[in-house]
Amino acid sequence: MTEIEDSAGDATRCGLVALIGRPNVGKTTLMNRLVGEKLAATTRRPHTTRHRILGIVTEGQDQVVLMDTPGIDTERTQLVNRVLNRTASQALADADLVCFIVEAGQFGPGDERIEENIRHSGRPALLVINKVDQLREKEELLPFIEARAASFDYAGVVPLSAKTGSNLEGLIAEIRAHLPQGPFLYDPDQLSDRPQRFRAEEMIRESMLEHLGQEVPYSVAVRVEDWSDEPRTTHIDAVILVERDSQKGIVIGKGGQRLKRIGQAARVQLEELLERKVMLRLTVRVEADWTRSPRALRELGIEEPR
Ligand SMILES: Nc1nc2c(ncn2[C@@H]2O[C@H](COP(=O)(O)OP(=O)(O)OP(=O)(O)O)[C@@H](O)[C@H]2O)c(=O)[nH]1
Ligand SMILES: [Mg+2]
Repeated sequence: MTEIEDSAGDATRCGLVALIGRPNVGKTTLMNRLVGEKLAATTRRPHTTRHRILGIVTEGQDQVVLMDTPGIDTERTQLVNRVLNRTASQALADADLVCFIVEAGQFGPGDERIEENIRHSGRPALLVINKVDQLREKEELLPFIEARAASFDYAGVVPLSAKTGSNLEGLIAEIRAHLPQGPFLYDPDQLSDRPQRFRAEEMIRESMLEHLGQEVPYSVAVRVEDWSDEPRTTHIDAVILVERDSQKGIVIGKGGQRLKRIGQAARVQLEELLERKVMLRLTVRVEADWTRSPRALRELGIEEPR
């Protein structure tokens, strides 16, 4: 048998790639870009992501299973923070390869602690320097890369912009070069492990966070309670959960104006996702202290990893 025939059976490569980094560095924007569809919410606020979300990129014989994670925040100690940090740590432990995402020109104590965790995990890691579009002086990049490479033995360093899409192909090439051999974990047509319902909740949550002021993002959650596909329209009933009456008032706004705008913006996105007409009904409900209740966190899918 020739060598090619010998290896034909295990010609595919597939790996779990954890996207790890501080809140707000652009992990989810990057995953959405790499997959080519909006799988999860991205906002200007830190702590947008609350779950481990898989984004699947299959090209030829290679399957990259990206694991988006909540931003690691070692400063705060609330239950919800601890759960989010653990979700990220678990992804790190499961990963074949880590993409450590940082912002160009910025490397603070929060990043250092994450780098330490990655070192501890023993996983190979790529340093992904995001938001290079924000750098005023492109010459700043080289000393930044040199300083980082001196402190950790990265398997590769990739500067890019998840927002403009520049050098995404450079990252994919680096990831593919580090994939272990093995069978595909997911159907090549599949883009995520999450159902449409989850993506709908994310779109509504994103719209809401974008329309709110500086209220604590943790204190809002979205749950789709009813979904029916009629011949020409999809009807979606969703509930926005808040912790206090005062927050309910803020979400609804004067004369219901804010809730209306949240719903309109979300509906436009949902129609794009589902490629059909959507009727969205939003209600706001107070569920006291859900961010401090393990049961409520679990119900919303924010589970403590085992
Ligand atoms: N200028 C610029 N902004 C970016 C880039 N990538 C992401 N952003 C913005 O950074 C903000 C945070 O992006 P997210 O993708 O939500 O960040 P995240 O790391 O997933 O944040 P958490 O889920 O909170 O941990 C958003 O406003 C994005 O539009 C980039 O390459 N350039
Ligand atoms: Mg995110």
